[in-house]
Amino acid sequence: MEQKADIGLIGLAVMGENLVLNMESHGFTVAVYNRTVEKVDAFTGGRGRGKKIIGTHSLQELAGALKGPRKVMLMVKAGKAVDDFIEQLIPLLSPGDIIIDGGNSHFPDTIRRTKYVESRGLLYIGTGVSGGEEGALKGPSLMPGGSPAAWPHVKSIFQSIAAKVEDGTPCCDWVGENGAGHYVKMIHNGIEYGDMQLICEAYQIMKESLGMSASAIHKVFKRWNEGELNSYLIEITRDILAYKDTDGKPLVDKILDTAGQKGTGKWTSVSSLDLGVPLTLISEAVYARCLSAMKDERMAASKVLSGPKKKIIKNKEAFLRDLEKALYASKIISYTQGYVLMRAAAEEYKWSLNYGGIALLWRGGCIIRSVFLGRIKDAFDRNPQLSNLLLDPFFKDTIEKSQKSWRRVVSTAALNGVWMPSCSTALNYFDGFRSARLPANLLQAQRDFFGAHQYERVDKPRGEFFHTNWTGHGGETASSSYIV
Ligand code: NBP
Repeated sequence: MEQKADIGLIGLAVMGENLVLNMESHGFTVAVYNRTVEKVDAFTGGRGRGKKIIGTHSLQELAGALKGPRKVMLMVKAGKAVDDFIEQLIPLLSPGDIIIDGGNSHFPDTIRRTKYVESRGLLYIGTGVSGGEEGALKGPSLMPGGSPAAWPHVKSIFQSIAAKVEDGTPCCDWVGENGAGHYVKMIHNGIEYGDMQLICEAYQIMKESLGMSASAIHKVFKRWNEGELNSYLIEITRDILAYKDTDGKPLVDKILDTAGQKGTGKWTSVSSLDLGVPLTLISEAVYARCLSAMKDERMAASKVLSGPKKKIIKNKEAFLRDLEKALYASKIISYTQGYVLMRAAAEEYKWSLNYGGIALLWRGGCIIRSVFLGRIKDAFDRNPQLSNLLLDPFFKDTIEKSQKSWRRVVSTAALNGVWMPSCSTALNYFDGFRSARLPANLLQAQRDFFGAHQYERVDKPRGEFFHTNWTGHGGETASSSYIV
């Protein structure tokens, strides 16, 4: 009898091909298919040659090549391609078979698709996959969610191919129902935006206010990578800064300063606005990319608008120590905000998320992998109900120890006209969050003044609302529908 495959994979682009090779190297037989069918033969005759990989040339052939319950994983462009494949697969599969979407799908799509696929008697998984090309081949971080009944059938494949942390724990576990896996992947990507922006701000102030060259900054990142900031993104930044172009000069200095984006950072910010959770650092990082893309406008403005005279800071080593602490404190704020958002989403979408477990999923394989995530896991081990990371003793203590340095860095940047949006918004969040009283009393008065929106009083119980006739001719009627 012809050998049947353990899993089928559709989409032989960079991620799909590498995931197939990863699965095969862990002992699984994989059947593959691609819309442009020639790519199937190119793959099975090329990188996949001599391996337990079955090339198929139609979806019927793919469905026929799989062991039951059949598992078909899509690694195609997010959006319509996923819906199209689901439509084509449904009539070819049987009850209990599983469709898996491993692309960067937007979580509301995954919520919708889970419901739809389940209504057709099948099971659905939407899984985040992080780690890029290398991760896909050697061990990605996987964040699966969807139909809980599907998990036992894919668990051994997913956990075998995932990255492992030092003690062998796989960076893959069940996240939750319907869109939970893709939501957590979206938060991962948002955090990635924040981490990258913070690193760029540190680089910028080293250049602008310390007058450092790329190779001098490389040495700083090298040192930082040996301490608490140790992470994949600091490591690649260190290597990027050392990389020389063909003329021997740093390549980084020749790259145009306009950043691209594919939308997952924006989705994270939009979700924070929808749920009313401050996600200021990641949102600043998204806007930072937008501002960077306004290259022509910035070039023109730079000729008209002036800032403070450039000053080189004298005590370089002391400032670098401050900067390291400021970066770490800001990173704490970024993850704090991301975790508060996940908690709000879990409540809204009825997911039961394991927050420490999520830190562990990101501990290896993915772009934001770092020593720091171990600290987050420890915090949730200490208190699984932790509502805000800043209230954990380790993070509270670290922020306290970093605070003076952080304030010196943000004020130095402001005084020297150096752009540090994420680092400064992080400090503002900290100062806002630790304030028992914010000026929203005045804001409520303004809203009541012009729109009769009412206010609560400090000397009355919560939930009792008052309206004042501020001008004497505004009337006593409160608004119930006008929303500002
Ligand atoms: P791409 O996102 O470039 O997608 C290429 C695949 O999608 C090919 O198999 C292509 O078929 C297929 N495809 C396209 Br494009 N349009 C299609 C359509 N209308 N109908 C059917 N198939 C279609 O590949 P990738 O970079 O490997 O990423 C795959 C997924 O993984 C994406 O969702 C991506 O966001 C996600 N992801 C990527 C990375 C990364 O580092 N690249 C990391 C993590 C997640 P064809 O060969 O016939 O054109």
